[in-house]
Amino acid sequence: MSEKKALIIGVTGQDGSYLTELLLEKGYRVHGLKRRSSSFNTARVDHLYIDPRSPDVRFHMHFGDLTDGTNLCRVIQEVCPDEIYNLGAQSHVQVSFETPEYTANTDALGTLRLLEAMRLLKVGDHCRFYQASTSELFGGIGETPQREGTPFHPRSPYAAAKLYAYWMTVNYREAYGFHASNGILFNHESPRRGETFVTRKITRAVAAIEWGLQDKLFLGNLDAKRDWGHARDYVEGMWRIVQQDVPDDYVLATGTTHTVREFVERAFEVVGKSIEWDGVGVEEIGYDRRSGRALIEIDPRYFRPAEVDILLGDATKARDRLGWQQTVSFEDLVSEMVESDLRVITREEGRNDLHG
Ligand code: NDP
Ligand code: GDR
Repeated sequence: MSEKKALIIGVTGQDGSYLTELLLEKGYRVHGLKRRSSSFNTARVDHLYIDPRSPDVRFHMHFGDLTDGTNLCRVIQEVCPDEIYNLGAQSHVQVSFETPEYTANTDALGTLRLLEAMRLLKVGDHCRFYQASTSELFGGIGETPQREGTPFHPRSPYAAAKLYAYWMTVNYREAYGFHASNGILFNHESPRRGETFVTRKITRAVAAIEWGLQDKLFLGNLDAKRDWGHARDYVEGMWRIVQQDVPDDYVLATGTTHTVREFVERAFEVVGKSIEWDGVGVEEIGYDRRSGRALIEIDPRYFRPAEVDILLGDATKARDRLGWQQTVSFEDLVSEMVESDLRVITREEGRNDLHG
């Protein structure tokens, strides 16, 4: 069989880097779309890059942007992929309240631009499409655990933009017969998680506090509950979704949920600190039980205009039809992230700007 070609939009992100590794291992030729940036933005995939002049090269990058439709057309035409994974997005929920129009342009219209490019170039009959949909679509309102049939109630500009992208993916499947599928993925993390998402912010802070580079960790809502898995498991699920004969939509989740507070406690436990809480609301403080030192404080800047209180997924359909299952426990995920950040943040190289 001839070598398969995949095009990954958002290749420089957390999931893009793990998916690139997985597809290269499977023998694919991988093309990724990267944005022009004034500073380096390829750190997560640099280890996969080899000189493009080498005969062994199977990983290629193209400049592009989801807000630029002609660019997307040109790249798809040049690459002629068998599979397109749309992982590109302004993916930060809180930032989407400050940049709703840009978020809609990238996350909603960007998906439409890709689907429309596939239609115009007439590649929809042979090229499969994966859309990175999200548990944020559910909004944490109503039925728990959330599954494929649970009604959507987006609670942020990000979620509303992703809702449009979800339905356009379904629409191109129904209207034009595209092999287009949504993965409705619950939160997934790793040592490569962006530093301003709460898990990585916490694990970086634990490491920086441990190395004496930071005094305190400032957080928002400690009581939000999330279903946190490991990103490596979730990119395996994406690939399995695309390999199905019939396109469909699938929830990927661990089926367990934890509060942000529990994540904090577990992360400090990895470095031998036991956290005790005192106070209420914005006055609440987290202490190290042994030293009595205040390590966590609440900063209302991190509260969201509308919060998603609880996410807990039911991935029965993915388990039954894809044979997919997450393999990393919550405890192991937190340990891996803290241990990685202890290595990354050294006394010499520590940064003080760790809030996000
Ligand atoms: P990241 O934020 O780590 O990566 C997002 C990627 O999209 C980056 O490569 C980023 O480029 C790129 N990107 C941003 N804006 C544009 C644009 N205008 N044009 C082209 N590319 C752009 O996200 P994750 O890897 O964590 O998530 C991957 C996808 O899955 C996202 O769509 C996210 O919304 C979705 N998702 C994520 C979940 C999670 O828990 N991680 C759960 C459910 C869904 P750059 O590196 O230059 O910023
Ligand atoms: P989320 O991830 O919004 O679930 O979206 P994030 O880690 O940003 O927030 C999780 C929860 O933690 C609370 N929180 C804080 N969040 C941040 N970022 N910073 C803080 O200081 C802080 N304090 C408390 C939040 O209020 C929230 O309840 C992620 C993204 O990857 C999306 O792209 C993806 O679609 C969803 O997961 C599933």
